[in-house]
Amino acid sequence: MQRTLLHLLLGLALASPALADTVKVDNAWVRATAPGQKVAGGFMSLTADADMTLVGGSSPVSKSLELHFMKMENGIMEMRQMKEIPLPKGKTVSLEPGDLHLMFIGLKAQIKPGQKVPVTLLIKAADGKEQKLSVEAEARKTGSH
Ligand SMILES: [Cu+2]
Repeated sequence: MQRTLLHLLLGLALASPALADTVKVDNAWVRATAPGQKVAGGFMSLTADADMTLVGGSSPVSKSLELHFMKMENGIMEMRQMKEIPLPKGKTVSLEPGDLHLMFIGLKAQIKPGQKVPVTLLIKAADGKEQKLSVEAEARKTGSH
């Protein structure tokens, strides 16, 4: 009986997720918008403690949230959508203006400075398991785009 119970407990321990690998998020912010503006950029630093991939996200403030990349092409800054952003173990990946960023598409309302914008990131582990990561990004007003 005791042995069976021990096996049962061991089984449960193995079945429950091990201390989940996670991603540390620093300095999350969103660019405050002008009235009527339909898109906004989101920025943050991501440091994964195992090889993982950012595969998407969502936010209640916009219809969709895309992963974007700015690229200089023939002297013109172009924005490209990315399917995923690799987060190599221990390396800090910076989403920042003029580079990789999150793009809130179809804003439902103006984003005002100081407003807290909830963001849910979808992170895929090396084994294919996906986890959601809740982040709160503060809206900031910045001079230039
Ligand atoms: Cu963009």
